[in-house]
Amino acid sequence: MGRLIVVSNRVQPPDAAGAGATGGLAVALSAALREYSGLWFGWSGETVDAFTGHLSMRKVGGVTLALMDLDEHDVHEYYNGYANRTLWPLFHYRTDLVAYERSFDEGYARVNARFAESLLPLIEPDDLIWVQDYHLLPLARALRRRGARNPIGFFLHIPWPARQIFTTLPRHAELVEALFDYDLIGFQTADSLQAFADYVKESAGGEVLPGGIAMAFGKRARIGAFPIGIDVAEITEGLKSDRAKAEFERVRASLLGRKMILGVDRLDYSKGLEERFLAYEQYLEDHPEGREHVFLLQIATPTRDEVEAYQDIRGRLESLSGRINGAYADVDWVPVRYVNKTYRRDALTGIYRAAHVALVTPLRDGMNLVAKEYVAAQDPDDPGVLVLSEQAGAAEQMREALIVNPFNREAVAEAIRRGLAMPLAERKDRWQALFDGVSTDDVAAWRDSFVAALKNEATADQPLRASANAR
Ligand code: ADQ
Repeated sequence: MGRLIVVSNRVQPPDAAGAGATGGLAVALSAALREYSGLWFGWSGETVDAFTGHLSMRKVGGVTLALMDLDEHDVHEYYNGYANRTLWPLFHYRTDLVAYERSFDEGYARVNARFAESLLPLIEPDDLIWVQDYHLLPLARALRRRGARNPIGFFLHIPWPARQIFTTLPRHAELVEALFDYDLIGFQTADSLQAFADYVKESAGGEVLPGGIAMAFGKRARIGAFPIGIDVAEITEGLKSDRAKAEFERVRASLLGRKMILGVDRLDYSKGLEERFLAYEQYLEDHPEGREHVFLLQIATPTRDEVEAYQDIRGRLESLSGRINGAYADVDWVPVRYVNKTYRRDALTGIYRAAHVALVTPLRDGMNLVAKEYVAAQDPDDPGVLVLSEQAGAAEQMREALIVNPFNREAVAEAIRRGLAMPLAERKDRWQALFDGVSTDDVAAWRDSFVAALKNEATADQPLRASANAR
């Protein structure tokens, strides 16, 4: 086999010191590629006046990075537009926030074509190509139109929505038809896989054969669920660092005998931060005996600042945390510590370990790696408790967490109470089962199972693919 070529919107490996990338995809891909001497292709994150197609190449470890700059129109229409104002809210069931503009559509197609044109000269005949996420749904089509015959796989990091939601998107069929130029389409969960199969059967008039062969639009593709995991060793090694130890001590010293509830998220409306604050407020209201013995540390890193919905949520969270603190704080106690900083990954492990309860309560989430990182960072002799939303993909795997409906304020408040009071023996039992799962289904297992399935497609179905490509 040739190389593994990974394509994602942003190419953003953490630097050697562990700083840099936040966001599940960047963190996961850096870990996934570490053992492959492959190529990682995508946007540099830089904006130029006019697109040139120039690639800057550099090597980090065994991985060659190929980066291109985008122009301002591209960033406006493709990244801030179709990707983050149309697809992101739609795929997270926020149809109220979906903006659909014709120029976004055109920008999305244009940038996917630019990706294809710039990538094509780098592809060798026996390379495997693995495209990541919702920014690049039509990339295989753009590559095939330019003659690429390689096996191409696609992995969607966010949920695939129910058919009734997805079909509100103008020209939805075109988008799915383009997906059928991939040989393999991977989802995070059985739930997303089912929703896609449902669309194929009910809206596209196609069929899904046992074993996951989907057929529609006169084409075929294999579909499957490949739940993403984390690099457990990165977390356990990180815990041994001076920085993690210092961060752990700093947080623990600030507790003054209190227990800490922790949230760590990108500042995004899908993460359920407002609902989480309200549930914590409910807990304080219902449990006067708990007040002053607990606090919530919410770390929320601002992202996608140029999109209005993100400015709105930021403002609302500031006023909500202010309101809770105004109502309950005392001279020596602040119930909510709300922090907008980005932490180094090693420092974050120390913070995870210092928390007694983690609140991971997204309203909808492809997987959620924070849930897994929190479990990996716990002290086996005195582990914390994970409260996890049933709407996170991770809930399909992490059944021993306290699973909650994030929209049910009373239920989340009760899970906070239960987590804070949980006896050591139960905490250990639950944690052990969670840790075993996180260790087995790690990021290497995710990568290996996807790559193996793609290779399998490459060898098993050459004639079928060749005929599909010829269409
Ligand atoms: P995200 O929506 O970014 O990922 P998540 O899976 O939780 O969500 O990953 C966030 C990552 O960023 C974690 O690795 C976390 O450690 C890091 N991070 C967050 N805040 C940070 C901070 N303040 N400082 C430092 N690091 C921080 C998307 C999908 C998810 C899916 C992933 C991977 O939305 O559903 O799990 O991709 O597929």
